[in-house]
Amino acid sequence: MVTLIPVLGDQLSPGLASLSGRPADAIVLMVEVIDEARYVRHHKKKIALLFSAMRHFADELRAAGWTVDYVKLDEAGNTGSFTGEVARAVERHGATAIRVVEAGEWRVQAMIDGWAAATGAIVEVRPDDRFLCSKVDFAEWAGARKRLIMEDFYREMRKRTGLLMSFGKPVGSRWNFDADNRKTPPRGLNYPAPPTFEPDAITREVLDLVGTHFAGHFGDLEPFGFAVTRAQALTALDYFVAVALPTFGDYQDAIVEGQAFLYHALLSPYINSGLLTAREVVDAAAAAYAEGDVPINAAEGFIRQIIGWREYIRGIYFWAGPDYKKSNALSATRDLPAFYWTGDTDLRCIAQSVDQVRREAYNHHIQRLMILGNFAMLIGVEPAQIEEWYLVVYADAYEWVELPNVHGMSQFADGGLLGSKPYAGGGAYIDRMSDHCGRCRYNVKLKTGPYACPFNALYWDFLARHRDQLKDNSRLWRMYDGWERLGAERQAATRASAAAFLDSLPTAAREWAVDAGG
Ligand code: FAD
Ligand code: DLZ
Repeated sequence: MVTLIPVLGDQLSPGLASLSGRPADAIVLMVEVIDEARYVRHHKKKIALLFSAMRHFADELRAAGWTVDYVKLDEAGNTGSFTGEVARAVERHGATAIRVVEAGEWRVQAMIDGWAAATGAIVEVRPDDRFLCSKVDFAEWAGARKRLIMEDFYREMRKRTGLLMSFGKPVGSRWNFDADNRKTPPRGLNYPAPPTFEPDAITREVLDLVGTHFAGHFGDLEPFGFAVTRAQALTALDYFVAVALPTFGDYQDAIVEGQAFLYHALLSPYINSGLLTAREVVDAAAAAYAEGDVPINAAEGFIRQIIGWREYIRGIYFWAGPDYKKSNALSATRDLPAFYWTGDTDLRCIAQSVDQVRREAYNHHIQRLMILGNFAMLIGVEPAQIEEWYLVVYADAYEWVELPNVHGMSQFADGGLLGSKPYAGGGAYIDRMSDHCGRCRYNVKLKTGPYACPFNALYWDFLARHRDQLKDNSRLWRMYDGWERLGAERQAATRASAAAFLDSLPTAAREWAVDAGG
């Protein structure tokens, strides 16, 4: 009896549940399919990263004794879809059973759920145990609560994993050291250059393929320096722990021009595709703390991002169900401005963030949340349009992690399931956290008029527009109090300034996002 084991592009882990307890006649199936590369038009670097990592992983499985059937994108007969390729492989190998790990997103899980009918084989779907909190455990945690507060979930996860715990208590006597983090970086700080990896023959072949087939997609393909093997990803992890982690917390929220990465980990594309596991990443940070190599604020801050935020976000995605994305709590309907694709705007913070993501397929958290996401929410972009943009541009974007972060945390489109208030900020916040404003053609100190930073009037306009919905939120009382104190005349000037800016906005060249067959 032949068992087919499909391994998806974000399942590149040797310890994957479907690869344990090897059946006698097992064939691993890996497929490059056009549907996955084009359901949104992913950044070229992301496609190259995944195809190269998939090809390297297939070779590693073969070296470990597995029979691997690998279908390349341009192979004759490739149907272009997961289901088409699984059906062809069942036929080719005479397989009677399929064993697969559950998909990371609803869209692909629906395909897997149709495989038994499509192929006639018996399908076994195994839970993805690379996450530290199972869907069942998350549902149990969430079901017992009125509000799903990340900090509560995180503390539970600390207890459950034993990370940074001593005799049932958090080490350092505090759960959260954020108060010691988020400093303003001094000028001229020497930031570590993250490791990059020279493309080998496999990656070069993939770069040629992506350059040919996806030329119309957003983003620069080269220079390409992502890790594409587990060994390289482990090198990136070692480097992060040794060099950047000690200062990780200190400047976590800062934005510095010309410094895309600061002390961030740059590990999300590797964890999300499976080259690294969440557990080994947090164990490495905890070990560095135990050795006295990193301070507690750094170790705790980083571990919270992974066992707190990352697990919580994944929990919410599956707990909230496939219809989560349909809500639009702020009734936002505006088209995405074209400069999210081109970077062609005088708003320096946005132009710089877009330029960076075009080159690197990366922005750090605060750029994603407080510049790009904040602006889209303030101007009222339709959630589905901005969500699609995030899914396209980042190398680490998969719907399970992109959607709650964008729909919930950044756009408040879920009405507060995930965040207790909208993450809205004016120019003063961006000025405090970044060095953009001093170089911008807009003046961050001005509140209204054509020279004023648009974030200022847009911020108040956003609060005024959604007053009925948000005014009773206790975390916004101070803001609404400030709005009232402006008085009728300044309120009118502020709203007129916002309206003039909104009228001037160019809308998106949709062909970047929607597959036009390019
Ligand atoms: P670091 O800042 O060094 O953090 C360390 C690790 O913590 C990350 O590698 C990541 O695995 C984890 N992490 C931290 N915050 C989050 C979070 N909110 N959700 C999930 N994991 C987290 N992350 C993605 O992996 N994919 C996405 O598509 C994605 N979209 C986002 C969209 C928005 C609007 C926002 C606000 C955040 C998004 N994030 C996403 C979370 C976060 O911005 C990225 O994980 C982080 O920037 C990745 O870079 P890094 O590895 O240098 O992270
Ligand atoms: C993102 C992506 C891309 C671009 N291409 C492929 C592919 O050709 N084959 C594959 O197995 N996976 C790919 N992926 C990742 C899948 O989209 C991912 O596995 C699903 O989103 C399920 O989470």
